[in-house]
Amino acid sequence: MSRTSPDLLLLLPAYNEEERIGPVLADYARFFRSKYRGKFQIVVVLNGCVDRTLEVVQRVAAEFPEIRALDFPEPIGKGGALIEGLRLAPTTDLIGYVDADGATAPAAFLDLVRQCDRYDCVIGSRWLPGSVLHRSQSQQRRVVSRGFHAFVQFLFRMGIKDTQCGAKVMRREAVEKIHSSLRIADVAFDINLLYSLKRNGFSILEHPTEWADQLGSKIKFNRGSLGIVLSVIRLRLFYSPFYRWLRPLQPLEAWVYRKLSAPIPRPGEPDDKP
Ligand SMILES: Nc1nc2c(ncn2[C@@H]2O[C@H](COP(=O)(O)OP(=O)(O)O)[C@@H](O)[C@H]2O)c(=O)[nH]1
Ligand SMILES: [Mg+2]
Repeated sequence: MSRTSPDLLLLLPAYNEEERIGPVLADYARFFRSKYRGKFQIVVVLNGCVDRTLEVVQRVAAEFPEIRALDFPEPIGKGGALIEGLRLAPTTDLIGYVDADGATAPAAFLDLVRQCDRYDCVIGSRWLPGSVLHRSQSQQRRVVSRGFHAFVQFLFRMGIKDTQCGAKVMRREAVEKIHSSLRIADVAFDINLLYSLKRNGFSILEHPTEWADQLGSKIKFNRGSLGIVLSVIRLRLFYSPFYRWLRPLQPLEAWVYRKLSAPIPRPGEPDDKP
């Protein structure tokens, strides 16, 4: 890459990651120091951690000043953490995110970054020919994941094979334009993001990636998972002509999310302007 590589800011959403995040942060910092010619920063976005993730991040940050943490005590969810992190878009040229467990190696993330000279958003895909899965998800996860994909494709027709891969990178301008339409706080956040980008005419490249699924997932299949399905349906309804009739049900919706112990979407509508 040339000396003039764009500034890059990488977000890592983290929930109780004391066991996994330390080596991942150090690997990313070392790799990008030696391989990337532009300014590189990492921001870990924590929320509601009940372990020592923050301490671990601070310890690694003492050695690598390009790393810092944002900590939100409220249960804002992975999506909520990313919405907060993406507010930093105006401070950089490219902004992206990866999972804190190292499922995407630094070289695989850089591979996505390199495609950003031609696209507004580049997303890693585990389901395109050419992708390399060192350890794939469990059989149960893959079945659920394909069912979820079919459901999302049926509702949104985006033609994206892997909306849920945790590695994505975008140009600052695209994030600035759509940030106010990001509302979904759970892992359906990615659909909110991709659909908003598409609606606003931004180009998205789905690029085969290298992925090593890690043990110790923080995303459990329980009552809270119903919140993810609810978020997808909710997002679809917002963009439908029926939405104005459903608006009075909003207070009920917050109650349902609370009952499911799922992170509540941000108030407002996806197309709200700032
Ligand atoms: N900030 C924040 N991060 C979360 C939350 N839930 C999951 N994450 C992070 O989201 C990423 C993906 O989670 P992971 O457990 O690897 O999920 P999986 O491998 O897809 O099952 C990891 O970096 C998690 O720490 C949350 O509620 N808040
Ligand atoms: Mg994982």
